[in-house]
This record gives sequence, C-alpha cells and structure tokens, in this order.
Amino acid sequence: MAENSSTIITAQQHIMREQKRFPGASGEFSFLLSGITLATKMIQAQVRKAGLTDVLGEHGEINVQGEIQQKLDVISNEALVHCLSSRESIGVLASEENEEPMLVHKGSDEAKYAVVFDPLDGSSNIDVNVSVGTTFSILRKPDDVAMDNPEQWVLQPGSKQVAAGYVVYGSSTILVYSAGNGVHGFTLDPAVGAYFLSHPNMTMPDQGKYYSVNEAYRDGFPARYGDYIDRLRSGVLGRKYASRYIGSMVADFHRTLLKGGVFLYPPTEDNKEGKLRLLYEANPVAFLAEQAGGTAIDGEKRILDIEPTSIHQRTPLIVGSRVELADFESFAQTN
Ligand code: P6P
Repeated sequence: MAENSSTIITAQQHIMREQKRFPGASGEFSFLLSGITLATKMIQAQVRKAGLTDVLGEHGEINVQGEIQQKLDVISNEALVHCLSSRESIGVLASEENEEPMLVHKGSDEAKYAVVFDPLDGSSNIDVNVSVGTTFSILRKPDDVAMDNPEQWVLQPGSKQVAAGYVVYGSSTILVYSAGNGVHGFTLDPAVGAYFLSHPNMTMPDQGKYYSVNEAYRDGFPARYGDYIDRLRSGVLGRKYASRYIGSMVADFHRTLLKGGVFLYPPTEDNKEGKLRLLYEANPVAFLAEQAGGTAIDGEKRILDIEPTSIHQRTPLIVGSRVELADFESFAQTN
C-alpha cells in the first residue's frame, strides 16, 4: 500500500521542528544534529561491510581506556570529529577515544555547544557481527566558562543536556534521540540514505519481562544486587523474568526502551565504580529513559544529578521501567 506522503518525516524535518523550541536557535541546532546523522551514516556504511574490507581486527593502538582500539573505533571517531568540527555552533568535542576534550571552534563566537560521544560502543562485538552503537550527549557552554576551557564545557550534570541519543547498528540502523520533548526513533533507509521517523514518541512500558546484566560477575556485585536479581526471578513483581544480555549497552538499552524491564551494570571486583562511563554512556541513556517515562540511577541517586569531576569517570547504572526501578529503590537501597 502506498504510504501517505504526509507520514514520511525525515530526521532533518523532525529536528527542524524540534529546534523551534530552542530560543534564538537559527537553524544551528538542526545543523549540529545533521553532523551526527551524517557521521553515523558513514559509520554504518563501514559497519555493514566490516567483514569485506580490512577493518576487522585491532588497530593495534591502545586507547585512553587501556583497551586495544579496533579499527572501526578509530574510523568512527574520525567520522564524528570530521563532521562535527565543521559545525560553527560546536565549540568542544569529547570522545571516549580521546584522553582530552578538543577545542574545535577556532575562536568562533558562534560556538555554544559541546558534544560528548562514544563513537562505537560495544566495539568488542564488532568481529562477531553483534550490534554496536554510537552514543552522544549535547551540552551548552555554561555562561561563566571561558571559551578556551574545554573541560568545563563538558563537566556538567546530565540534567543539563539539551539533547542526547544513540544510533544502534543492528538488523537495521536506528537513531533514537530526545531534545527534551519526548523520545523519537528514526530508521535509516540505506537505499535512500535518509533516516525516516519510525518510532514517534517512544515510551518505556511501565514494567517489562527481561532483566539484563552480566551474571558472570555476580559474585563481585554488592550483595543487594544479587538479591534483587533473585527477586525478579522469583516472581515477586507478578511475573517471572527472563534474562537478555547482548554486551553492547546501546543494544541492551534499546531493547529495554522498547520492551521495558531493567538493564544494570553494578559495581564489580574489577570495576568498583562500575564500568560504564557517566558522560557519554550513562547520561545519554538516562536522559532518554526519563524522557520515555523510565528511571536511571547509580544505585544510590539519579544519574542525571551526578556532578562529574572527570571526562572518563565511570558509574554503576541501573536503568529501566518504573516498576522495576521502584522495586530496586525500595528493596535494594534499604538492604
Ligand atoms: P561486559 C562495551 O564494551 C561496554 O562498554 C558496554 O557497551 C557494555 O554494556 C559493557 O561494556 C559490557 O561489559 O563486562 O559485560 O563485557
């Protein structure tokens, strides 16, 4: 059946509508986001043919996280830096792949936004063809911060994000973002090279049926996390849960956003502060979760209230539906 042309909305059209909510935004916000959509189309083109060209395997260098950089990590980072550096409204970029934030505004007084991103989250899954993703968080430069102090542009609590989102490179490529007015999903039509609105006004179900955690590390969790998982499995919330764990946060969160439930990465023996990074993993998904009616905490408090002290700091993350998170907060935080 021919689609009604009025229902075909591209990401650019949607973003243009959204940006009318930003006082004084003269198209700069939509131009900024077009840098992200362009870069992620370049990334997905590489991800889709990873097995065919010499991008598999390790880049050989070690990144700031002490991880061996995969070639696609490097390519993805370069795509985002290249596409975003040309946006006059952007002053600072901060990436999981770069130890320090980058000044990119070349002195332009138009620059007012910082973009923080993980170019390819879940990269350890690249060579086995499992979904990976890109995460991004957009902040405005605080008025009292100097133009040449890049770190202070980005060391802000997640509640200050003006927009955030991710792209999941799965069976299809889907961009999910929010600019504070609901969560919206767009599916890439690779034949056209455009993202089309496919998931308007996404809301997280009040309760799901999946919990998502790497149970191999359970012995290293604080005891209340294991007890909480046992509660979910016991049926005390009115249903027996199944387990789903992909090992790519973007993919695990995307399922949680669509189906409900809870995704958690608790403190472990090896990562006593949690493994996930606050600025470009936990904050974007926490922003989206709350916009979609869900909750995101670090085990004690709201993720979006955490005052960051360093670019790559890590945090525990428990994110998901209202029912499961309310139970965690009432049960696990009192034990
Ligand atoms: P583990 C991927 O490396 C990542 O940063 C997240 O995308 C993912 O949720 C997590 O690490 C998986 O970690 O320890 O379960 O392999």
